[in-house]
Amino acid sequence: MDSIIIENKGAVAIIKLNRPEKFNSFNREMALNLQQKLDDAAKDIKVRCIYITGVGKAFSAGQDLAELQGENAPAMELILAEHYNPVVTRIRQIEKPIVCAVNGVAAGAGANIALCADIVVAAESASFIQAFSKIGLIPDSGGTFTLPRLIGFQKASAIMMLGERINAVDAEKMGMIYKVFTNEKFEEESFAIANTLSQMPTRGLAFTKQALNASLQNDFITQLKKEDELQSKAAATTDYAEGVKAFIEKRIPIFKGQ
Ligand code: LHQ
Repeated sequence: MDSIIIENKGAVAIIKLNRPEKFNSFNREMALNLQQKLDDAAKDIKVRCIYITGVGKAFSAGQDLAELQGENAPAMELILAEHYNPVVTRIRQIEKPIVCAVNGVAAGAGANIALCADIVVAAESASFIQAFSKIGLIPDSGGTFTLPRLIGFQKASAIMMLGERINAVDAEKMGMIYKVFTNEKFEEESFAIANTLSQMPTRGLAFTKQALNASLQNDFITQLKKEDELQSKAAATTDYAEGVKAFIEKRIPIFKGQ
């Protein structure tokens, strides 16, 4: 059984975390496998959106804590550098939109991997736990960068220190995630977002992602320059020409991701 399943549906690569009996917690193999599958989807020119979800009840319970106990436990100092940092770096840098569809509990690194996607949605039964404090660790996988920017410093600080379970409805209310869907409609509605993105101007979306990434560090004037640079690139795409032409001709545009 592959710990990470990947399949293409239309122009969407569906990536599924697949260790359901372990709540999709990450061991070394699974973390490296996810990096490989993200690379495969990034390289595949037929793929114009990546959709990440979990198999079974959980999205991911973060690090497989049992793995840390055994004789073959990965060295603590390599876990972030080799397992989680390369995953979240890829999610922010891949030049395609990434939707994270949180189907169940997302804890520890599992929560922070989800929260760094471009669009994060959840089923109403899902929840988010910054579980690290409960075992004496600090939030990782970019959590200390991402969460205060999503929900503000105070709420992030409290949630990270207390390690409380935040349900999907509250997560939506506080801006941690984009939307919550009923359990019945979750798969359909969350995939519809990915499908829509996969038909949109892919390069324009990639430039948007680059601009948003840059905005996290830039001052206003530097960011205006960044927008200028990226807007010129967007305006040079075939999809931009098609978008304007279709508008003038009063028809639906057909974007090719170029
Ligand atoms: C698990 C896990 C799990 C193994 C559930 N491991 N089996 C970075 C730096 C270096 C080192 C450490 O890690 C990190 C990054 C991190 O992610 S640290 C944070 C690690 N994660 C956690 O501390 C979360 C631990 N899990 C939980 O708190 C609960 O299991 C949650 C809240 C996720 C779910 O609770 P319940 O719905 O009550 O389910 P459960 O506790 O009964 O778990 C179901 C099964 O999944 C169970 O197995 P079993 O064989 O007894 O049915 C658990 O042992 C297993 N599982 N999380 N992280």
